[in-house]
Amino acid sequence: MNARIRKKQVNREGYTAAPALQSSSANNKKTKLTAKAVIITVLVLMTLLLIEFAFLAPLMPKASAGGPYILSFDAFDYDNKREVTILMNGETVASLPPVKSPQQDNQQEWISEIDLTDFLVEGTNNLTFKQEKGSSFQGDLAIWHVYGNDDQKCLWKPDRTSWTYNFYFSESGTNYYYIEYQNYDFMTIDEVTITLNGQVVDVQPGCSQPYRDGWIYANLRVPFVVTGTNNLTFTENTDTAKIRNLVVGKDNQVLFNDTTERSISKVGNPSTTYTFNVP
Ligand SMILES: [Ca+2]
Ligand SMILES: [Ca+2]
Repeated sequence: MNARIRKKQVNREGYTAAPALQSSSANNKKTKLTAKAVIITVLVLMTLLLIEFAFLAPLMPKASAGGPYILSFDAFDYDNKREVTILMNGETVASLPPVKSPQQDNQQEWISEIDLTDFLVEGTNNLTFKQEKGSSFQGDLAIWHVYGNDDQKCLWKPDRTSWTYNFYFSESGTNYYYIEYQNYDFMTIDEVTITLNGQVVDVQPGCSQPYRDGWIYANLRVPFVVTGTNNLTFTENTDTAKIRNLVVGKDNQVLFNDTTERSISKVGNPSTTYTFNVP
């Protein structure tokens, strides 16, 4: 920037000097005016730069290894103006839909423009959907290469007003743990609580699934993994369910695998625990 201003000044002086007919006082006056103009220009440019750093820089996406990190999900019945607030680690990232949308009554739409890059922190993060009015649900939620949860989560006022997803994030793009399993008869809302080392990873299903039939494949990226012994527990809250073909992996490499079919029943045998070791 300075180089450009200096060059302009030289050009202007070069041009005025060429006729060589002006008096020295006229030349001095012109030089003073030029210097004044340069000082004013520099001050204006510096002010503009300061404004840009103060207000515009925080809005620009952070340069990250794998970013930007965009949240996408299926939004169902997002029809009231700003009926759902989305918070990332406690900070509001979106309020949807921005306008009253009667055309979305009982309709599903794919939302994929929410940039979470500036809100993610290294380690455990939480993403909350808060129902401000009416009802809605979201499903097939994903943050590309960071988190995925295909379970539907129903929300309504006044009984079930928010849902929080806990997940792990690392800017290095490594150390992601996941679980995969097949479930049977996960039908009643909040029927099975999944915990890892005592902390809740998910509660499934997040909406009643009365017509669900057969074995359903599920896959979750999980936080809360520690070096050494880990306990992954499925607890039945309603009636009965089954789990089989459970896999724990890290960065797409299998660490643990148990194909056995396990049954859980609220009465008698409410939970089953998978113990695995992380070196
Ligand atoms: Ca709604
Ligand atoms: Ca059941």
